[in-house]
Amino acid sequence: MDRIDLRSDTVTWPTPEMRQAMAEALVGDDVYGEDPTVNALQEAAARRLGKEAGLFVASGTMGNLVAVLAHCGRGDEVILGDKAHTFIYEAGGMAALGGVMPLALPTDDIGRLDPSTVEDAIREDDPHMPRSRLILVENSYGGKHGYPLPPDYFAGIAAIARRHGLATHMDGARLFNAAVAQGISAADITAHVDSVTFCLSKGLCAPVGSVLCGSAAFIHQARRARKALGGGMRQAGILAAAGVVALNEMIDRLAEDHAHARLLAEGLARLPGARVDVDKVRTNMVFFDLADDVPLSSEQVAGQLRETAGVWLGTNGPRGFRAVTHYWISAGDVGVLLDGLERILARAQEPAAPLTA
Ligand code: TLP
Repeated sequence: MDRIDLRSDTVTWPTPEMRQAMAEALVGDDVYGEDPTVNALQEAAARRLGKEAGLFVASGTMGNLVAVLAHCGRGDEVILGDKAHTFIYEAGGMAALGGVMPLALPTDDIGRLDPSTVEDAIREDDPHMPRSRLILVENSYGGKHGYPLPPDYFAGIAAIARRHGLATHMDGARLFNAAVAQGISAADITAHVDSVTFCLSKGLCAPVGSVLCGSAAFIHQARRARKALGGGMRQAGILAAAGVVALNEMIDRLAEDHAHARLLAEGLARLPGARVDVDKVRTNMVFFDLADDVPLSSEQVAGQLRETAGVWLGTNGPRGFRAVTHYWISAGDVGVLLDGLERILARAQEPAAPLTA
């Protein structure tokens, strides 16, 4: 890439192998189900996640919305975390386009819903009320350090859902980060949910796309919702070809990104001007804040870092940052970030020179 960019893993460029595969991809009309590369990607994804079928969609946002539309009808309610990406960052799509109500519940410091709060939130069958229909979970949990949540948590949530006749959907935008961080397979995590979306275009480096997986009947329904949203693409094999490379070659190496995130967090912990909870850094995200005595905002620090070190960071409120490691970030780049930040913070914290007459 042409810069050191840690704002997100969405900024990743495709690898040379992906560009090659895209150039050579066999294609067909995917709305007719005739694109061999899309079909290969969908089958490979479903197999990896232990589901019957998959559906290639344009983005994570589209995958989650298609899932909600396939699981729910108008006036139905979805239970999810109040920091969930689908709740905050997906343009209110479920309400705007599906007539579906989100019911956002608090999560703990690593993004877990409290099972008894979830169970209490499920509505009785009463015509006054919306019908509780879906519990939507996320893994890794982007709003809480990108923490990788374990299968037994999802087993507990799914058991509640089943008891009350609800379905479960996982926003697994970074599912493979969550799996690699825990040394388990993605299928171990997704075994407990009815449907799951994962993104090809984040840490896995593909330029475009996500895959929604679930039962064959669910995907049949989802295909209709995708079409209604304008997501029926034609010779999409050009895009799916990069996704096939992503699944074959880019999953195991995510451990490197996690090691780089850890390296960054440990370096930040040594800077007097930064505050970071190193123990929470388990995948490729590092959330950190400025110490109270730093007389600069996060925007100012990020701006100085861009100008003086050529490093791009995401800000998270007036005092906070998010740094996301990925394929195009090396250990050396982490060093450039730490050195640049140390210089900016040290300068900002220097005692002011005494005024001379
Ligand atoms: N997240 C982006 C931004 O939208 C915040 C990022 O930079 O992290 N689920 C999760 C957990 C996500 O983090 C994202 C993207 C999505 C879904 C949506 O994926 P896309 O961008 O493909 O629609």
